[in-house]
Amino acid sequence: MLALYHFGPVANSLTPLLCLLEKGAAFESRALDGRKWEHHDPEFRAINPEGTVPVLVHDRRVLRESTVINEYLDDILPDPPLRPSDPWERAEMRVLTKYVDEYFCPALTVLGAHGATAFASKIDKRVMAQRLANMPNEEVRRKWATISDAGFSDAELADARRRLGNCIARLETQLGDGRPWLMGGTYTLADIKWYSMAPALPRVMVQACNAVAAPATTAWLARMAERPAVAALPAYAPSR
Ligand SMILES: N[C@@H](CCC(=O)N[C@@H](CS)C(=O)NCC(=O)O)C(=O)O
Repeated sequence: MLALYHFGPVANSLTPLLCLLEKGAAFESRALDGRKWEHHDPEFRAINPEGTVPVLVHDRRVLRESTVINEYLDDILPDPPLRPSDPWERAEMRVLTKYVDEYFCPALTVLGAHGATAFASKIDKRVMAQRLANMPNEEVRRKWATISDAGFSDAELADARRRLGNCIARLETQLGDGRPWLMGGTYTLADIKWYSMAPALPRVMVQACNAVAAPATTAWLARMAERPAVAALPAYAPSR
């Protein structure tokens, strides 16, 4: 039995959700509402002491890290394959997913978290101090400490935008020869990983990510949105 704990079809949670849907897999969707701190509930912390999502549970075995989860899913659910069979192409695909994990996601997290400053700053200071003390993941704790206080500085926001500009340039280069998908003619885990972050770009990088400034990215986003698995994603939002 497969169960996925997630925050809904956004960011790192979107990565395995979309993979499972592309595979047509049977799985239990366990959506947690981050704004209700459901990922801090003892039942979830017993599964993942880090208090982060996504988490895949396969017959009681627990797996973290969205990119690794997708490679595991592609191993246990090989049809349709979502990685190239050629070793060099497979390695190139992993270079692309690594870039999202190490560069794109941290930059987008700054802007995404900054957008939650109003929510975080309204939380009672003593309650927040307890929440922070109860966050084992240092990066997550630093993020919440920042947005429940003054928020990110203008310099930090500008630097995140600079890095997102590089992500758009990377997409334009990768798709620049007119290929439909990031690895060429075949849709892969690279498209899934980039799509977990990229839908935010036209909104947060208005001048740099539009049909004129980034035509290949815009066309790829539209192609992604047409996929039945992507169209099915909204049903997996946590119920509020
Ligand atoms: N590298 C991990 C990142 C996991 C992670 O930090 N997830 C975020 C959501 S995208 C989270 O759980 N944050 C908890 C919080 O903000 O309190 C992955 O790709 O799965």
